[in-house]
Amino acid sequence: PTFNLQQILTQFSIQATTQAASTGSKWFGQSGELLTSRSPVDGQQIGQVHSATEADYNQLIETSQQAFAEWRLWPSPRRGEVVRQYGEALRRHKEPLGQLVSYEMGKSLQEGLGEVQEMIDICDFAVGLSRQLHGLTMHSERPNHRMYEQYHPLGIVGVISAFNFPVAVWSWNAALAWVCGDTVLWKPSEKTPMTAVVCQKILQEVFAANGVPEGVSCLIQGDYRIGQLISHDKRVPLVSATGSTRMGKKVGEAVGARLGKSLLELGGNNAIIISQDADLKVAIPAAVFGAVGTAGQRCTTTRRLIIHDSIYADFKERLVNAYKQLRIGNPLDSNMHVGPLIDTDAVKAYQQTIEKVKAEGARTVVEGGVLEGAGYETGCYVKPAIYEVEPQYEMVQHETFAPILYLMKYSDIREAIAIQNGVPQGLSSSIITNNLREAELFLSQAGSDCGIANVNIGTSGAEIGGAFGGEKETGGGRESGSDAWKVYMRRQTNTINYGQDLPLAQGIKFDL
Ligand code: UN1
Repeated sequence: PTFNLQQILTQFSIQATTQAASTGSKWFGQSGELLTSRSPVDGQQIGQVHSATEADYNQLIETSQQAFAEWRLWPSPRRGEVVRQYGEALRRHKEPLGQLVSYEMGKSLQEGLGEVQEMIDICDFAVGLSRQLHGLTMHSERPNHRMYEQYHPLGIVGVISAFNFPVAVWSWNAALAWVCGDTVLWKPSEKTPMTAVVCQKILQEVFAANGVPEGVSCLIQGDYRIGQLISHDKRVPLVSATGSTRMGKKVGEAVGARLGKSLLELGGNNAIIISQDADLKVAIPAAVFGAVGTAGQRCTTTRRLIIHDSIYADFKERLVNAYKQLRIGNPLDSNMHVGPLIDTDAVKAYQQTIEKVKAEGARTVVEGGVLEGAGYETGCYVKPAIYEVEPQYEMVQHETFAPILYLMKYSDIREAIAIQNGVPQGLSSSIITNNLREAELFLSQAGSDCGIANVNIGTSGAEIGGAFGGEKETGGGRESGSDAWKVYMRRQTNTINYGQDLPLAQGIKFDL
């Protein structure tokens, strides 16, 4: 189906100017300054939203607090049923929402649809989870005593999401938080406000049909100032933030200062080790998709390749040939592999990084540059670039959200692992090898220090079933699958005495 912006906006009854805040069916806030969403694809204006004022924010929080008092009493499987219906609604709207993600953010349509698929997948996961929010039982040291733990709903969960996954990352948080009995206050990136509006509109129908209290899903538009309000607010017991390490440190400090909980999912500097025992039919597409997918704007993007010196020259040649096949252009055109960067600021950061890394001594393998001419009028389309570098270069230690790939050589697997670990970030990592010993070493406690470590696949494209997140400057948070749900709840340990007397723990005697 062809892309028709007007038709999508009409379908979801999106006005040219949208209010700053929504508690579900109610939308309000039209005194704050206007944010304009402009597509990096062709520069067209998609729509405008008001930024929320502090008064709008407080109104949201109050409604959400009231909603929580009620929502937490719903049986969790009933909350799961609502999330199941949201997943169904997303299935029905996958195509237009995927197209809008692609158009507002600039990722390829395949990846836009893939992002909506992640939303659907996490809904399915959350439905099952809604019957499994289980704690442990333990045996008491005292006679006629029983001990167990329970997980109870936490309250309002603040979700600060980034432009690069404008809808999926919110869904990972929201779907889990809802079945856990929490309400969600979402501040999307000010670069992608319209896809957020559409998500809330789709949700609103499902919530209304199920009598979900107003305020279980709140949307608030604005820039970092809204993020500050959320981070400092005691009424928000958990803040889940995705974005740069710089942003995450600010959020983490503010939330930490009030001893709130934070879930941080920050920068990555992900590497693939290409062993002399790598299957190159796997290694080349893994490296290329990892480096140029989403135009290098995933937190899981492959930024570094650490290649065994015996295959280095051959691998480099194949990589250069693969890069020659890449088609850069309108991401809604299925013939294109790579779309634009999010905006011209991102283009500047890309250019500066290339300049700086060259000044540090990098050798060009595939030259970068900003594309001009027909189809590239927004100035946001750049060439995926490759440079040969030394691991310690400052730019190589740094995450630049753009398709810039660094090549490095190694001769010993331990050296490769040390290079892989030798950056401040710790999100994702991979090794491509058919050598069992290398693979196991890479996954061992002496191996990769990242939150995600893969064998014979790339660094990006994680499935929702695993816990997603990373170590070091990536922030330590885990979202999505496995037991990541636990952070959205408060744990309570219960000891029950069903006997006639009161024996004290630790054998303490206290006779009256
Ligand atoms: C992100 O870039 O913030 O693993 C999330 C991946 C996707 C999610 C990326 N499932 O690449």
